[in-house]
Amino acid sequence: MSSLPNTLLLTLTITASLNAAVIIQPTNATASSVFDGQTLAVSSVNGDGMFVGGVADDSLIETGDAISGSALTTASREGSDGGSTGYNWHSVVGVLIPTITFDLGAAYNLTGFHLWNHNQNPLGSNNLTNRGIRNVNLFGSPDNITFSSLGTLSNLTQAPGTNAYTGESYALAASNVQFIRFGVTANHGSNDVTGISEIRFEGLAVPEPGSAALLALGLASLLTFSRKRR
Ligand SMILES: [Ca+2]
Repeated sequence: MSSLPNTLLLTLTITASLNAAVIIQPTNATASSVFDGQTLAVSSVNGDGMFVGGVADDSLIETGDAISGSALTTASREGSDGGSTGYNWHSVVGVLIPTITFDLGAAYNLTGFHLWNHNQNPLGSNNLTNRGIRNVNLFGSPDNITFSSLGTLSNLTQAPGTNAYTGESYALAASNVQFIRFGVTANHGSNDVTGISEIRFEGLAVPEPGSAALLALGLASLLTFSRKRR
């Protein structure tokens, strides 16, 4: 009598863990326009420029991290007070509506993303956070070839230009996508360039065919066991 509830509990626990949304750190990014080698698209996904307590730490907020807790409250300081670079991606001068495509590294069912908008604000310069993205057309793809529209987001928050910027979360529903494309349609007013500091996605891994089959087999076995007990 007792084995069935235990088996059921185990199955439910496994199912719950498979369904826990996680942070997804893209494995790569490419853009239609890149200013130079210190503003590459990958600077928006590799952790460069992420600071915790004033200390650089690019190992934070990686794929698999829980969404709750400290992961999303990490301070991000982008740009520089003294000349260091490479913290953000931005376009070449004059290209104000570039496109950037993120490779999630595997298929996911997305629920949202977390964006640290362009937070560059060097000492001695005008505030450059107006380079941040404001309106975007969103697209998703399983193969980086065929993209489907995921809708439009408007009025994304402009970064504050401070060293303790924790970014903002946005909802984004997409099924079985590995590639997400942001087609920027407006920045926050810069006539210079457009870019972002860092981004992470949030969602559920799409089960591999093998593990999905195993889960189905397990459920079928449980069902058979349940029927035999009657
Ligand atoms: Ca960055």
